[in-house]
Amino acid sequence: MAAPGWDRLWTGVQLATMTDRSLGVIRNGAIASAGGRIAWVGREVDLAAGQRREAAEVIPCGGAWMTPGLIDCHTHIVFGGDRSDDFRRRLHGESYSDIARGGGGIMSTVRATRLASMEELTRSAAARGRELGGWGVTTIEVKSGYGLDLETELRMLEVAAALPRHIPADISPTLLAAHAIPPEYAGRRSDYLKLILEAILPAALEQGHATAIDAFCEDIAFTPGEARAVLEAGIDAGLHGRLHADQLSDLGGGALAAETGALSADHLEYLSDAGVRAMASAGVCAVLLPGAAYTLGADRLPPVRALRRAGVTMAVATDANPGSSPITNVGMILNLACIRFGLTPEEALLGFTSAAARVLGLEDDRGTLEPGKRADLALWDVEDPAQLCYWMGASPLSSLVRDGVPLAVAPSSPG
Ligand code: DI6
Ligand code: FE
Repeated sequence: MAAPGWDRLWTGVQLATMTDRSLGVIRNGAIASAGGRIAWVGREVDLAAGQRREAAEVIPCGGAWMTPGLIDCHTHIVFGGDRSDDFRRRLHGESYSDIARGGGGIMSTVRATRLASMEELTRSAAARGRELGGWGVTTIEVKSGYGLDLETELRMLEVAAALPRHIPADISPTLLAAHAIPPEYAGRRSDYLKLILEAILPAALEQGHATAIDAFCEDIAFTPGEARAVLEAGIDAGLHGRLHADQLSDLGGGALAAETGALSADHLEYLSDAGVRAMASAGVCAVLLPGAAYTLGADRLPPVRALRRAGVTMAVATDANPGSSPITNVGMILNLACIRFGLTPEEALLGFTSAAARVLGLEDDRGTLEPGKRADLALWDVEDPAQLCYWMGASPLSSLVRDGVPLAVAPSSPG
């Protein structure tokens, strides 16, 4: 057999390939990389002796489990300040919406983010990205939305796009200028919408970092009509569409995502049956964010059974943000997805791999262990993949591979 020219070959590994909407388990497997891509995946016994010899480096894994590097497809990890004051107020009885209407909530983070330097924003976001990396995350979607003015929205996207210089992860930046109406536009919401459409979006396109556009469709944020205008403009300009939909009330967000051709509708606690049907027929992914439902003590849960029955692809993400999901612990999110939302462990893990890749429009590039995909690999010290969802303790990540290159130490190794 001709020299395969493999850079690395991992042997003695239990593979969860995440193909065909299943864990796609290959026991006693092997996986090879070449030029940062997966070159071969299969059972070790099917590996020809010549192929093994030609690999530049062979890494025996002693029976460890391997998944694709995890993909966190919905985060807000770039922000200034913190929101422990909101946290305290909520525990003294105020609601998330009341705090937001009173100028706290998202707006307090906007004030802190506007004041923060590029370096401060980078340092704190990189620390959060490293925490995610400690859970095997190699791709992170990062939203703007705490600037709400031209300069700070662009600065957030700039910080997000530059994070790979500081952490071993790929970043998909998303423009979320339609996150809240900034205080200086109080009573002039149409002027802020105009600013987004005529200044912030064009400038973000010119800057070239954002790959998606998002809007928060909610009565404390943007109406369905406003969210539609923002999504349509972004999608027309070539960005992927995302929508914070039906989180706190049913405003028809799921159907709006379907009508605009968005890739995903996220949150969905109040998604209606009609919304499920619309998402299913348009092929819109659901992004489930159990950290936010948990933190806010949501009184409704997303209609997981209906989504499953309708065949809607379900991703799961941390929603890591200072207000409604101050969580970078992926194990906790996986556990909540199972225990609170009723996902199976298989669904939860697909939600952080192949489904998440679809949400980011990256399904041809990553999210499964298949030849041609990026060799972003996570090795886990577990007996069964379900342990990633089941045991709430330290991260069982044992090593992380990016672009076919093993990292010396896991980004935030628990030791
Ligand atoms: N929904 C969320 O969960 C985050 N943004 C949004 O639109 C919360 C943002 C925050 O409270 O800071
Ligand atoms: Fe969010």
